[in-house]
Amino acid sequence: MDLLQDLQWRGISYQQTDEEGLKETLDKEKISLYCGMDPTGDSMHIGHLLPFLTLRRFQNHGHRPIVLVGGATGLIGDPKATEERTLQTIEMVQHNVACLQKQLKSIFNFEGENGAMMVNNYDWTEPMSVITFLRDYGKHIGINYMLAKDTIATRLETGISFTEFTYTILQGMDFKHLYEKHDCKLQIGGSDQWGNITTGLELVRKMMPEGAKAYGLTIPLVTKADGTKFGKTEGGAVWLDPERTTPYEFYQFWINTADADVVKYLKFFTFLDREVIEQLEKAVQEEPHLRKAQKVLAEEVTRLIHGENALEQAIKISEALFSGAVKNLSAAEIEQGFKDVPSFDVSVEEELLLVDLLVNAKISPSKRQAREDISNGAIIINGEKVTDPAYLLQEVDRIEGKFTIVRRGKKKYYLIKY
Ligand code: 383
Repeated sequence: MDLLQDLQWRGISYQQTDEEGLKETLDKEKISLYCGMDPTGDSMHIGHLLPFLTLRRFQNHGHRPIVLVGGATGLIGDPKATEERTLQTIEMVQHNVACLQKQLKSIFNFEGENGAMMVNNYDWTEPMSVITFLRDYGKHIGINYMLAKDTIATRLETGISFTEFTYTILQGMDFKHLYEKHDCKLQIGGSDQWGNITTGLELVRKMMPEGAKAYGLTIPLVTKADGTKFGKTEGGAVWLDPERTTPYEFYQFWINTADADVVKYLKFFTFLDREVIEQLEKAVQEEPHLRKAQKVLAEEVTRLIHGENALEQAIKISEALFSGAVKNLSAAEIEQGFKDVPSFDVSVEEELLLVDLLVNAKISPSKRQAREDISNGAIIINGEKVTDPAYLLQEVDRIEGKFTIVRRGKKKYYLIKY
């Protein structure tokens, strides 16, 4: 199976500007291609992942990826369907560029003949004069052509500034620049990027020597079978930054994928080949309760983004929380796994009667209930039942001197911090 067939099979190719032409080109040569992202925040989330993983698929097939972070376009703002964006300061944008470049670097291979290249459109956009912009670029792009673009058309009712209106030309300039300087023949992006990609093709066609040929390919929006939005949890977006979404939470997000979505996500987000994915598809049909496909999905994506060690930790935390055997977790693992659990601070100097702790930390509603909970065997300290109502917490109960994990009943966890 060649690359384009593989993309078809995975359901990754949504629209192409010239399917035949791109196929012929890829059959005869290795190309450079790019995908861009604006520095609107300091971390990617999993909604950004698919286009960049697709770029990586091209690299795996010998093509050279150009990864663009929009230090210039980020100062302008790609028009959103709903409203005008608030301008970000240059300092903010530059900070975000650095953060995103760091994350993107971990997805690509920068060594060898088709090593990835990282570029920032600020480098060629900032020095351009307004005269050059208007004379050399603006002349090639008609207003009617721009008004017909989805992103602009949808904003005509509510209003759009000239700033955001010009955005598509800036992105178009990037494609023309990369075509000219790095022989970049293809731009890929989410389906929302179609209008911007085709503006670039227009500039390549009109400004480059005759016969110049470039292509565009878009990728579908990731959807969920139940109709809810992909990539959102109760806690908000699923970030690639481990400080925002811990590797454990990240792993849990993928593990919780519905049976109806898991095969699609294996195709989108892993580099596993067809045979392996088809076997997992069979496992979903024949023994869904084992959740084999979800486990493989969570392992593959977590390893890719956070590395082998973080993956092992995430699995260890998940197993400990599932079985209740939390005793062997390290303080760092507890911090990850119990991030969203109610916590209570106490000082080490205090004599800590378990009954008092249960009441003060609001684990049990009253002293009487706390005693009852303990004698009933409902209180588990660091994974072990404590049944003595007079129990005094001691040093051994403090994991690495920092935490005690209290469980009441089957599932309710609390974290005591010292
Ligand atoms: C800027 C300059 C270029 C090429 C691309 C850009 C960014 C582009 C954009 N992309 C989105 C973003 O940055 O706004 N104008 O958040 C998202 N992308 C990718 C993908 C996606 C798009 O980063 O569909 C989702 O992640 O294309 O919304 O020369």
